[in-house]
Amino acid sequence: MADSNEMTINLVVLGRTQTGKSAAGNSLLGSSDFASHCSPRSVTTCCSLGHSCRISGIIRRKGHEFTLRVRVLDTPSYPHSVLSKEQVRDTVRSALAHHFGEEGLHLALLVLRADLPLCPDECDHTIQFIQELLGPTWKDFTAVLLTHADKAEEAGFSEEAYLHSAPSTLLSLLSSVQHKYIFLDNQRTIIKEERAIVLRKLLTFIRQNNYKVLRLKHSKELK
Ligand SMILES: Nc1nc2c(ncn2[C@@H]2O[C@H](COP(=O)(O)OP(=O)(O)O)[C@@H](O)[C@H]2O)c(=O)[nH]1
Ligand SMILES: [Mg+2]
Repeated sequence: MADSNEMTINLVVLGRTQTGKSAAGNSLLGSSDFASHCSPRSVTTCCSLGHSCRISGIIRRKGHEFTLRVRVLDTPSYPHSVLSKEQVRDTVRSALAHHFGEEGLHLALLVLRADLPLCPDECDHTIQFIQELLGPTWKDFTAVLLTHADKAEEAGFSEEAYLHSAPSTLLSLLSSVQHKYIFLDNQRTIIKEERAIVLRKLLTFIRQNNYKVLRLKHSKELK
């Protein structure tokens, strides 16, 4: 917390290529800082940090209005069309230590597409990657962002119907992160009210975690 009436939350987006990580980062920041577009190759090849401006009307603590600042680290995908797993992991790890080493990470957002099924192999690889990156307490610090919620809705799925039809792979992942998930339509979150709803949900997860943060160290400090 920078001063008594301001709170900063530190987030990182992780996941496969073309899931909407960069778009989700932009949605949360209310900006277009991160390059996000359709491409046959992974668009993002290095980490970059984006900052929101001061946001009011989202959070009150101890009877006082707080302004919120959001920081999002956009990351290259894993799997990546060019980079190896080790390259992505080392790049993300050192960016986390560099940007959030002091203040700590509030939440890693695992970005999955709501309009595509989550298959067991893909899920296992992703969880292993997050575990290697965040360590044994990864479940406390991970929430799932289900992007392309607009497509699921177009196909006739309400959130409830979607979860009812979801494969056990997704359901057990959601259960392992204590049901910290948010459906996200990146095209709609440009609307201020939609973005406020998403930010309030993230703050609820952070509060449920007692505002704990994960402090990540540079690889050489781990040795
Ligand atoms: N319809 C829809 N398209 C999305 C959504 N999120 C991302 N996209 C599109 O998906 C493509 C890939 O997004 P991008 O953010 O570059 O994915 P990344 O590789 O995971 O960073 C872009 O064309 C986005 O406009 C969403 O919620 N709904
Ligand atoms: Mg990207």
